[in-house]
Amino acid sequence: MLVKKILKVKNLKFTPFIFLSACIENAPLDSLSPEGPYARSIDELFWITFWIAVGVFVIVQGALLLSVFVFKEKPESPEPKQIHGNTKLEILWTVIPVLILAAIAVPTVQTIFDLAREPEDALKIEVIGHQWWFEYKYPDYGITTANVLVIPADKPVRLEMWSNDVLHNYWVPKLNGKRYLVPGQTTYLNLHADSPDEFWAQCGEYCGLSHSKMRGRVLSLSQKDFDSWVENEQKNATAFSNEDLSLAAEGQQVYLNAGCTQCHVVNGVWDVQGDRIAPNLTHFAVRNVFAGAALENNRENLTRWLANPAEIKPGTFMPNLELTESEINALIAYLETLK
Ligand code: HEC
Ligand SMILES: [Cu+2]
Repeated sequence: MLVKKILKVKNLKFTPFIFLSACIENAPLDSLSPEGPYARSIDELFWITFWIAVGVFVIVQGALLLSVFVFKEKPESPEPKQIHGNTKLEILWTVIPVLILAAIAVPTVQTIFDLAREPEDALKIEVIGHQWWFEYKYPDYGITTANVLVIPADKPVRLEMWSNDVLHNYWVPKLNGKRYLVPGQTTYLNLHADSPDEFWAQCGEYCGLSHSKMRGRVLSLSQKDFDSWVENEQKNATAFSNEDLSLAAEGQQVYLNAGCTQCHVVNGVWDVQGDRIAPNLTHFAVRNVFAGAALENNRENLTRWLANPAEIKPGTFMPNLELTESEINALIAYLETLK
């Protein structure tokens, strides 16, 4: 009855459907379907807390409804006994919540320490936040890449993270909780994926205009595939000679002359020391997404990106270089060779 009445109120007509939005399956950023030990321990803690809260809710609401319906005033009821204060009861309803909170605190503190501990033999990877993409460096292997974090499956990795500009926040819901990326300060996060798979990441801190498009992917590979990925990433790109007349060679010329080298690096083609402010493109074609994982890596999206980056990511530091259609085609042919 009451529910029907509420639903009849005009604007609340579709209210029940709101609750269905939580039922979506295979959502890549779902934090309730862990796929590694770190995320699983958070999930377990969540469910312990959730069921205790459900218990408290049922008992408190039950007692409330009971007193509303059983003790409601009837015409023949005498005036109820008037009381003020009850020391025993007050102690009881202070002590019970204290015990409940203490019971929740034990696994909570334990999980916090477990998550923070540096795992033994973990692969170290540096994560650097930029507006609006994530850069990854593997100091042991001398690799610099972006957007797609490649890790070995069923092994812990230790991320050492900071930001190049403003606050960012690294979040791979299926593998662990969130952790801040702070300018001038190193923070740590462990990741561990059960098996080879692809996971989604998202910047979890509002960091400017294109924050919502600051995403990422984590690709966990079998040890064998990971080793061959490492071997490939360590190779330089092969430079096209000036005599080469292919479209890709023409694209390399555009790349070298249009100003791309001010910000980007392609190892072996334009050797410069030091960091650049943009994603390293040496193995660009190996990555399935680009521009902070906002776009799938394909010709159509690259054409849009090179023609006007800010149309896709407002505020981006990659300028519109007024490239002609033939320059864009040549550049794409070149980028496709960067494997
Ligand atoms: C002033 C610096 C600057 C210049 C010049 C520049 N870029 Fe960029 N580029 C960036 C930045 C910054 C990003 C990352 C943008 C983001 O994801 O938010 C980027 C992203 C890209 C990406 C996507 C890379 C990835 O893995 O996400 C490609 C491809 C690219 N640029 C190609 C080029 C080409 C080709 C040129 C020359 C025609 C060029 N850029 C010139 C700054 C620059
Ligand atoms: Cu961010």
